[in-house]
Amino acid sequence: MNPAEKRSIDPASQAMLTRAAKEKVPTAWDRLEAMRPQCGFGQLGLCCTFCEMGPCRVDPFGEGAVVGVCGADADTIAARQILRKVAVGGSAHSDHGRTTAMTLLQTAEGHGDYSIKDEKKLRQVARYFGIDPEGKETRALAKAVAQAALGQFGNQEGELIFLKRAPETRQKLWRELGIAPRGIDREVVTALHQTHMGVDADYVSLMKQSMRTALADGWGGSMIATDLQDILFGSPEPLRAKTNLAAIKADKVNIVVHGHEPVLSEMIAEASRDQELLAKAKEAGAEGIQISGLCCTANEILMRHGIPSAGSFLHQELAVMTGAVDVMTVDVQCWMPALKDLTEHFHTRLVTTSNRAKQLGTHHIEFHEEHALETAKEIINLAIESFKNRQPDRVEVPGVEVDMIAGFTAEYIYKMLGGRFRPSYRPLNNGIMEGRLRGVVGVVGCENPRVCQGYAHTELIRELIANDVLVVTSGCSATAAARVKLLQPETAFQMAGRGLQEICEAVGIPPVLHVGACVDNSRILIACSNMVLEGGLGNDISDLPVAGVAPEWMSEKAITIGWYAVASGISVWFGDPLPILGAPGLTQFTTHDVDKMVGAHWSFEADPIRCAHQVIAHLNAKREALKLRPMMYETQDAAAG
Ligand code: SF4
Ligand code: MSK
Repeated sequence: MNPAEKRSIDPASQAMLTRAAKEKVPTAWDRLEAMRPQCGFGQLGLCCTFCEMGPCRVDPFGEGAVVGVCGADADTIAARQILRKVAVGGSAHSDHGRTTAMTLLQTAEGHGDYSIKDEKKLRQVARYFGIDPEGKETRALAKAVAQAALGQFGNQEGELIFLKRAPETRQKLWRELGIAPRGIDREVVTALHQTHMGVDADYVSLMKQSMRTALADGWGGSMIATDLQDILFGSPEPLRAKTNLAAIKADKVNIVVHGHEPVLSEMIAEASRDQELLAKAKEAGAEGIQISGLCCTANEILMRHGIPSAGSFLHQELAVMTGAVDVMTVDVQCWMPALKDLTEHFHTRLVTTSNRAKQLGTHHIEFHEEHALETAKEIINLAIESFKNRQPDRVEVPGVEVDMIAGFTAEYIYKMLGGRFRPSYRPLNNGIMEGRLRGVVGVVGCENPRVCQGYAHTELIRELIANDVLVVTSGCSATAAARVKLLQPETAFQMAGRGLQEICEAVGIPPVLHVGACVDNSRILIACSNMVLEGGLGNDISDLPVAGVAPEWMSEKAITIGWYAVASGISVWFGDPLPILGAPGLTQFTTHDVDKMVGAHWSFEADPIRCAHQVIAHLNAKREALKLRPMMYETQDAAAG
């Protein structure tokens, strides 16, 4: 097998990996090889650097030190690490939410270049915040909503307002367990305090704070980001778009936007239509200005404007390897510092744009919401200048773009299933109750060079849909699914089980629904709540035949998402295990005992087909507990012989 084929299932990635090897340019995969063997203590969660009596490491075989200098044992050390990771991941999403709230506030006050694109959603979100929208003028209402959203970060007592969007049984459980988050920032600070040397040494207590902090992200920071972005930039509705490295056009000025926060990329997309800039690009010899995205910034602009996605997390270096990227902008999260050296092999200008995410020696154009359009134009001008330095003989854009459908929201599902006049989740619940659909599974999360890129995501999804499981997907998983055509309606006829096929045919949807970026996993929480509220599938999210899977995860945000899913009653499967396996008590709690508390737990399974069948068994068990009918076609097929 060609070494590139072991690294990625994507032919475009393989072509660029082969090129990188030929030109002796290292990529994440090479750096991973150079890093092996990776530290076993770290992988098992047994290394602590939290004070200067350490670093300490605990021997997993019980032959060396079994506690750190302070006496912290394996469970305490590993649990503290997990809580810190949850706090970091939640902070990333929530700071994104805060940026969106600040942008909404400025817009409401009449500053900057943004406008309110979805007034209906503004009125709906106002109601969630307990603000009566009746008779209020748009800007005044937007200001009240932005202030209420910002208030959620500094809230000291009580609980986050959006928790009310969960089923009542779940809200009650959170209160009883003492894990209903108070304020977003408060939970993060408490988490960090709790993990300081000499504070909490009880892994159950540390995990309870992990759930509380994670819930502050899922039902707080991430949900605020999603809702307020919909208000500012428009709620997505399904649209056709394209993906893969071929989104980078050899004959155009290429700007690749990478990261997570769409505030700048929205403006770059708008500025790219500016006639003056287009004329300048033509003058420089280009056919036009092409914007494409990477990672979650890509998902944000893809689902709202149909702007193509050049790829997911591991495509960032491979995009530069095309030699056709004139500017790559990065905002926050998931961009690799390796891009700096890599872009120096080409004419590509790497531009950092956030005051929270810089790199020494990298061109920095700081983005501020109040001068958004000006900054966007400055970046496009830089790209046009950079295009002039492009070396045509170094340009090699591989592959073809793949068609996809993206932009399914929790609100759109009402319309899609129930029609414009009777919007409802009833057909979805009925599909599950009748045994056409086995359940719904969220397949989400990153890519990781430890796994052949896209292999686990796509094998898992294929197995699930073949077994009548409707899949919702976000982040890099969604892009991986799109690359192998899983986000096309025709896929239902080729790969889905008969029951799922019928639903897809009746509604006209693919069997795999792209719901957006990582923060949009909050849409999955809302969809689960809506399923409970619709009735017939139990009283709580933990009763539903649903699950979450992150088969190729790598980021701390994924751990936070996993914990808010579990705390909300959704069991999760991760490919690589959490770094806890050296801590027996914590492992037992995470994979089993937590289920008695919140009705959901963690599992780890790297093999995607085995993982799919574990998930299917879990859905079947939930169906049985609800006393639902057996799966329709399985019964018919069995009867037929
Ligand atoms: Fe070692 Fe305890 Fe300090 Fe951690 S907190 S480094 S286990 S002494
Ligand atoms: S971008 S967090 S690699 S999904 Fe959201 Fe992808 Fe994971 Fe980043």
